[in-house]
Amino acid sequence: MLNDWINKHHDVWERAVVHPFLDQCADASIEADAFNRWLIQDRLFVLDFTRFAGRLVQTCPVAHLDTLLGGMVALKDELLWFVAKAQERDLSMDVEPLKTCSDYRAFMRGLYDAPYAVQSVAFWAIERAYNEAWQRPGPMKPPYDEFADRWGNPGFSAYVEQLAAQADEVLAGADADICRAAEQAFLDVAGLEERFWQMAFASE
Ligand code: HMH
Repeated sequence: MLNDWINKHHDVWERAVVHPFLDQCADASIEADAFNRWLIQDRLFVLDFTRFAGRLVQTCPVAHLDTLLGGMVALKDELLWFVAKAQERDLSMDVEPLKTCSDYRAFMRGLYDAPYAVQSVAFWAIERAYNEAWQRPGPMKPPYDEFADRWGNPGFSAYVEQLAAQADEVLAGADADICRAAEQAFLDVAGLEERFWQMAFASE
């Protein structure tokens, strides 16, 4: 199901995972301001995403807990890593979320009471987007190789595959309305991902 959606919505998905922001990271030509804006906003995003992960932990079948809790351990590390990266760059973390970042938070909060099938598709799509996006341009020049590796490493790719298998499994037992809502959530994630890259360049 999930792979069908990636094919069916090919153009929408491509715009989520291919962006000049990433190409400019790969050849290290990205403006510091743009990169730093992304970095600080992405930390805020991951804080919201961590809360969303907590909702999935509440609603998922027991058999899915192990993968989700593994993901949360990775998020714990990632949040500390974001603080370290911000400090290395002397960036203030005391900033307000920009519009796209708050829209993304509102989207995730809007799924807090959604059926688990919809939540699990959105959660997978969010992780899959970064897993793919950071690998697409090929090897990145320092210091951006570290960022590409965080979301492009084989362990993270395997985690994303597990999330896909779990989401596919619940979708297989879901009715048509829930499948439609899940497909819409997939499209919403794709659109928000595209906007998130764009946000780094445009002050909102
Ligand atoms: C915007 N999407 C965005 N940020 C992230 N860190 C991820 C996905 C992956 O967790």
